[in-house]
Amino acid sequence: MAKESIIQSAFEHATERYAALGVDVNRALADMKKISFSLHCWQADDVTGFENQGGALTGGIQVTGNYPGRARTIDELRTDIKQATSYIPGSHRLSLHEIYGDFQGKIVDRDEVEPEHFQSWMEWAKENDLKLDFNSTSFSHPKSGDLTLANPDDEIRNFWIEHTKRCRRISEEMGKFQQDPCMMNLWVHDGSKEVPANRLRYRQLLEQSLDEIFETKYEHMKDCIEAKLFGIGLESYTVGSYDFYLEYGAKKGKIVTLDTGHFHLTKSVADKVSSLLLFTPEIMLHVSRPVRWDSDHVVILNDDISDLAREIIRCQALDRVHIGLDYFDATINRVGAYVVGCRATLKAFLQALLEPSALLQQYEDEGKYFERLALQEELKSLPWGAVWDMYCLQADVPVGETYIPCVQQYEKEVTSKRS
Ligand code: RNT
Ligand code: ZN
Repeated sequence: MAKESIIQSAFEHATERYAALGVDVNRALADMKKISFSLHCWQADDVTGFENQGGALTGGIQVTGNYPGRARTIDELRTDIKQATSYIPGSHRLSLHEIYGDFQGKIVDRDEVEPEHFQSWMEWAKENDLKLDFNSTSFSHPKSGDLTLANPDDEIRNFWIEHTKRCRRISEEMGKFQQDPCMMNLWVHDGSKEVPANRLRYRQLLEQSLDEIFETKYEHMKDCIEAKLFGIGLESYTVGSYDFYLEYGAKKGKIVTLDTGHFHLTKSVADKVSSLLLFTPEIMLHVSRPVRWDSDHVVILNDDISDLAREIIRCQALDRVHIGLDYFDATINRVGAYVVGCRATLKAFLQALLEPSALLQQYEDEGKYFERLALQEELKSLPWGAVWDMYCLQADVPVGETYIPCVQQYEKEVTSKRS
């Protein structure tokens, strides 16, 4: 590791450079401490869960790779999450899917799940200073098929309505227990491989299902609805498209989840933030990285994530935007994948917080567009890395690449021993 004195002097130099542009580095560091991610539990075990071990992943999503060391039990998953968070600065949350319940070896169908199945999670989270978020699970189940909440078959549709209602109740209990609202994300894969005979019919059904699901008002949980472009095997039609959920959310006051992999690749997800902030209560993010398609690659510090973070900071919306992660890569060390993605996302926010917004705004107001462009370019090479190092040092997590051997060590001692 670079010596503390080197980190310190680089930080002092950076502080001066930023101060010359009117940026208070220490304020940016203080703001960084307010950023909390909701880590997705499903990166640790390739979206398998603890319900029916070994069951196939369905619902149009896919994990590639078979790197050794997948978490196979609740204990393994908890240990991995703890390990990952020890390399990520700040205090964060954990997002659970319903299939990750503590079912104690019993078969608990999706329409039977109860808050008690998450009691041990709530206690564990409390002990480990993590808050929980939640997700209903419509995929990887015999009744999943191509249609769940939009299924014309009442029996199947009601099964999923019951499931989702129960998930809201579980979220409410989690929120109450942790004295902090639990964000519940609702994503269903409903769609069709070929163009359906009638698109409206399924959307009407989905709207009806949602209305029924949301009938009960809760105080300790918040509903988020996640749209998608398409799923594998469901390419021609997605019932819960962005149009559908955006309008549902705007009309009924629900939070829209923006998954960065769920749009055409040239669409700017960052551009959506300011519009959503005007017309919906809050925003939930699923930070992911699409490569050619919704491939859920590990997040890296690229323009997409930088733009997104910048928009949130420029809108001063940190208190209205919930930052969840959603990627799954089984080709590399899974704990390492958490750390890479979270640290990359944090770096994007730090860069955004170090932006000389007043000066950029001034140039714009004065019509000085060359100056605005030039400054935006120069910002890219300012010494933000020195501030990042200081942030890690203050947060007592490994600085720079020094977390790599730590992850290797954990692999050697723990994950590589899982067969
Ligand atoms: C799928 C959605 C959804 C899932 C998780 C597992 O495309 O992004 O959020 O990734 O629920
Ligand atoms: Zn998602």
